[in-house]
Amino acid sequence: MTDKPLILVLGDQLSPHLSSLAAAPEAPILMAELAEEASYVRHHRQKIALIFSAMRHFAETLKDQGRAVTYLKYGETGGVDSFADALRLLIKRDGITRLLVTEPGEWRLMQEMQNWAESLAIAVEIVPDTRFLATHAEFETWAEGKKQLRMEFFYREMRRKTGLLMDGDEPLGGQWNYDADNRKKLPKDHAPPPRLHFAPDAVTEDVLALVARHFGNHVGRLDNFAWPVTAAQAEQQFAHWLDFCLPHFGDYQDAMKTGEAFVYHGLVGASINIGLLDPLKVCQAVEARYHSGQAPLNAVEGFIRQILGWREFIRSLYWLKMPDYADSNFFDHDRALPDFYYSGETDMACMREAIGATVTHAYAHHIQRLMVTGNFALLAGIAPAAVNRWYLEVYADAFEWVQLPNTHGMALFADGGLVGSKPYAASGAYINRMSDHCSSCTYNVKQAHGDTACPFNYLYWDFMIRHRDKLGGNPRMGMVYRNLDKMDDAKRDGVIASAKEFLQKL
Ligand code: DLZ
Repeated sequence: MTDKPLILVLGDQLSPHLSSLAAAPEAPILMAELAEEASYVRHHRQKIALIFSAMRHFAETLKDQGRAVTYLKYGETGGVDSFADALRLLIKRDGITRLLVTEPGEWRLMQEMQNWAESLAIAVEIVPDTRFLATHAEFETWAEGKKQLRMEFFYREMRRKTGLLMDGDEPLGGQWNYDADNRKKLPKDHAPPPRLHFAPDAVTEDVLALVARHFGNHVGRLDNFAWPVTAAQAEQQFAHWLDFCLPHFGDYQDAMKTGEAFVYHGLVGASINIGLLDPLKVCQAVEARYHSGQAPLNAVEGFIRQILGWREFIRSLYWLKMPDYADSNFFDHDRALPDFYYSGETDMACMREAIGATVTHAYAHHIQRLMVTGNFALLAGIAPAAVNRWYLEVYADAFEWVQLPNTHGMALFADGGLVGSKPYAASGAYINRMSDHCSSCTYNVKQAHGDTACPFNYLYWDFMIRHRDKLGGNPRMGMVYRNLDKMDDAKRDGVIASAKEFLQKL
């Protein structure tokens, strides 16, 4: 039988040096906009538009390079809703005998792919995704025998491996991690610089109309779509950030400000995760700004830690621990997700701001995700599966490999401490320290309980009381429980009563 190969390129594999494309430079390519991928969760409408538009642009780039691409637009080929449907069509049309695909980012799709050889009766070769800097085998070797897996130590391995921010065998500047220098609040009149926006071109306009037509029941505004949809645009946005934002990124990495959705953040997560930017090149460009004296070490290290440390660690952990990982529920939380996670309609100013940005931009920065919406879900006892689904839906950069460990592990501590050594639980005082939200909030951040008290305050203590059996023995929680023991009975009773009333209304 003649060998008839086909390369399947997924919507988050839009990279010219993708391993599958490099493995068979002459092979034809299939790309498809699919109902199943767009709807297995109700992705934010901007996320669907971003992926479809970036896919269409990438297909044109491949064609310009002389590659044969079959591109199936959404809804234009009857009976094609899934990757398997699309493949069946090409197998029948072109007599395909062999499929080449770079490993997917999600467990559910890997399971499907592993069945294709049998269900589609063709040879299926799944090749490693070399856009990541750590291989699965490297991580498994590193993790073997360790009681706890901590990002910090893995990050140091990755620094050594890549040579990024190294001075021989030592970390540049003498310290591995400058997290303590990443926690300034934004000064009152300080306005971060405006960001580059990309007005939709004709391709994006078509996609926006399509998304508006077909995904009316998904969350998100479309009228302000401004994401980069090509590698060139993503590089332009990144270069602008290097010039205008990187120098302040370190200081204000954890800061929140009303009306400032992006502060000094890179906005590169979505571009890197769908393949428009290369993570190593991005880190190298940031490091170069330190060596040329254009950016301080706390900014440069803070950024590189997110990409080289967190991103790689989280992805490796996902593949090491799936599928059981998603089923853990350390606190047995089972409350439904409140409707305001989709509307932003709540009197809590910080939640309104974080959810508002999410609906408007398919984006919120990491402190909003971790310490506002994630923290609230943890304290209120929302079921992890519902919270995980929400994060996977609403963020343009969210694919399960990155979303799940960040939400389930880091924000919700639902894995019982695989990702973090203690829950990222915080009262209103933290939000007040890092933002200007509390001064314009209906609730009083200084009040511990009662109708006008900040809900984060009583929910925080109620959470600690409810879960003492699970958290009391954690050495990193010692101070919290010592403070709880010093609390007088009236305050303790007030906290419990306010939490009960609030949660009942939720
Ligand atoms: C997220 C997404 C969406 C919304 N749509 C498509 C699509 O129509 N076609 C496609 O190839 N990929 C899409 N994706 C990305 C995939 O869901 C992604 O490749 C897997 O979740 C693995 O990370």
